[in-house]
Amino acid sequence: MVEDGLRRVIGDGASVPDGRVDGLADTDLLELHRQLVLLRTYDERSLVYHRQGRIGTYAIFWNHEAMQAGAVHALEDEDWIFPSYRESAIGLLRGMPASTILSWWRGHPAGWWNPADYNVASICVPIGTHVPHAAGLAWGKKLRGESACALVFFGDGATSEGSFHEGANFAAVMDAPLILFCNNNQWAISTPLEAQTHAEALADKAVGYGMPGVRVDGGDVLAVYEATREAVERARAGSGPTFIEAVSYRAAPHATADDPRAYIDLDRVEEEKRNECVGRYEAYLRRLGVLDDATAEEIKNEALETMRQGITAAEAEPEPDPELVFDNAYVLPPPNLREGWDA
Ligand SMILES: Cc1ncc(C[n+]2csc(CCOP(=O)(O)OP(=O)(O)O)c2C)c(N)n1
Ligand SMILES: [Mg+2]
Repeated sequence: MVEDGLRRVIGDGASVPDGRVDGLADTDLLELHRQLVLLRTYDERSLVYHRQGRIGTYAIFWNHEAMQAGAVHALEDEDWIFPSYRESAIGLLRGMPASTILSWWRGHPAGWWNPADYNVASICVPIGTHVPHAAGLAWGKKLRGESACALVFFGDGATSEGSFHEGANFAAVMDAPLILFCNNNQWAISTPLEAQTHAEALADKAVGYGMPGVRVDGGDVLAVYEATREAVERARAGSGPTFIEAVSYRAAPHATADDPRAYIDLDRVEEEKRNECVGRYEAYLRRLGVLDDATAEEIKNEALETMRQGITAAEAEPEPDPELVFDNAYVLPPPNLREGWDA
């Protein structure tokens, strides 16, 4: 189901015509497809690896790929990305090996990357606590006179958190070059959007912070790209932050530990699956004549090979030292911890 009043570029192949985004050549369009397929393949393989006991609990992002690839495509490599667990594989789009992210989900230290190597912050599991971090980093870039900006991903549920408010307000007051990117998948685990907020739209919250709020179809990778590109331009021009609400619908369980049949509208899920974002974009490219069977096959195989190599490399990592769990947890470890350890 496609909600009304959302910004959209991709048509439906019937009554709604396809649009084009200025400045995107066919090679850019194909690159976007490659990124979508890489993310989709990462996600689908991860679910299998979880079922096989090869990674731990995993936050599925099936049908969130357009929001992730579209937003990141509008950034330069110097710009920082602050992911939540829902965007765990976003580093792939910055050249991070799949094995690193798979190691993260295996609870292995090989999954701890240095954020400065990719300008990708650590995956944030506490809801919304990374919004002030992103605001601070963006403000720092401005203070140093650098052109880079930051983009922070969070969910609809995060907009009810104090840290979202603090980060958004701070970024606006400081005119920080920040893009607040809300993946509104309409669920916070089993809490539906209507129990989350009485606001008509999450983007309306932006008014209270004195920043623009825009709503896009989160399943339309080109609409997401275009809206993010405009927000990045504003940020670089010194005009401050933008709030982007990308509207979608969670068509998969919250995570591998969740069974949404207890609460979700299953008909709506089926409808969303039929209109999922990777297939929508693929159909668009085929209508444009930019993608053919052979290229589609090659892109898919390349992604599958990346995943095969990734899981092999992650599983080849030596067993970690269990003491590492405590190494960076305490400046002064409690004496009883040490006693328990030695015993
Ligand atoms: C501060 C905090 N409170 C509660 C949780 C438990 N929790 C994990 S995911 C989640 C739902 C978040 O929903 P949303 O922000 O919409 O993001 P989505 O998972 O839909 O991408 C909650 C409440 C948490 N991780 N952190
Ligand atoms: Mg949500």
